[in-house]
Amino acid sequence: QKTAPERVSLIGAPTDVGAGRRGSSMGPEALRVAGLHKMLRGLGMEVVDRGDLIGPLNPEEKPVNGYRNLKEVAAWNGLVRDAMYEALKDGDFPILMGGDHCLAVGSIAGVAKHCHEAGKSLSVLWLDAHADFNTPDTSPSGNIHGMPIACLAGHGPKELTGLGHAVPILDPTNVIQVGIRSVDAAEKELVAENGLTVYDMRQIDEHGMRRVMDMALAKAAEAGGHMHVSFDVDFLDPSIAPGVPTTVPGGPNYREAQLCMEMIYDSGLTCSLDIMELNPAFDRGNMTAELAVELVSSLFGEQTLARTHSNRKYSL
Ligand code: EXY
Ligand code: MN
Ligand code: MN
Ligand code: MN
Repeated sequence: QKTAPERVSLIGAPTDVGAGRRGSSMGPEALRVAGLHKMLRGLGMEVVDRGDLIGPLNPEEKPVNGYRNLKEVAAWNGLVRDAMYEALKDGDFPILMGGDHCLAVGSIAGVAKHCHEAGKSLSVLWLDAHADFNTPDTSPSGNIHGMPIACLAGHGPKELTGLGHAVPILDPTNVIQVGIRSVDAAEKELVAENGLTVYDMRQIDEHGMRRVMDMALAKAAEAGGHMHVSFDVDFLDPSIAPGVPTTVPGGPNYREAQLCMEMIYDSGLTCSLDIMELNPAFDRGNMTAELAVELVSSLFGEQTLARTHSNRKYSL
């Protein structure tokens, strides 16, 4: 059963303004070099590379009022929002090639605007080592790539919380996180208070990826007709994915990550995707970009053996 979209749009956002260590600005080109476009075409999709957005340079400021580079982060997010929205309006499946994860605010703001106009509800599947729910009061760093879900949920500077069609941009109870293993002490309380669904590594250890993804996708199906996947490459264990600025040991291995992606495909729910935090300055060769492309191929239906029947179990 084919659930892949007909046409995919690639959008590059080459910036690291939300991070504390530089280099994710090289992420989009690393994904191109790793053959993202060719992989998608090989699976039978039409692919349009819309090129890279052009935004402000990284001023490498110290945090001001708890935020590093806020002005530049807001400018990039506005560009990303408009690009994601335009691609969806053209009927495409947009893939945002980051860029650091602060850009998920704009990405999801664009998707949410599209869903609002189309009368569809939205769920977000957040694959990450981190909860990304800090505010200036809880952030140890002032780096906005640790804050995007909080901003989407309405907790953050108006420059970011106000980027969408409404405040909050996203209902945090429609966010499902998988792979989490690094949450700051005060951030934990915010995550609990805001009602996110979080599958941390302990749950993957205890139940296995299969059961966790069954639960995560059932929740996503219940929450929305449009599922957005935000794939932070630091979700993966650093032994297979060193090319990120904030590695955390104890992540999903190759097989767990591949099953996760295959099950996302089987669900048939995904309508938009971010590939974030890839940082070639920390990579060995281009191995992390190549792995990301391989895993994304599973998300779009690549499989070892053709299946004779659909494995989709999640419906609205
Ligand atoms: N929680 C830490 C902070 O807020 O500084 C680390 C955040 C890293 C965020 C990466 C993108 O997922
Ligand atoms: Mn992240
Ligand atoms: Mn992360
Ligand atoms: Mn849609």
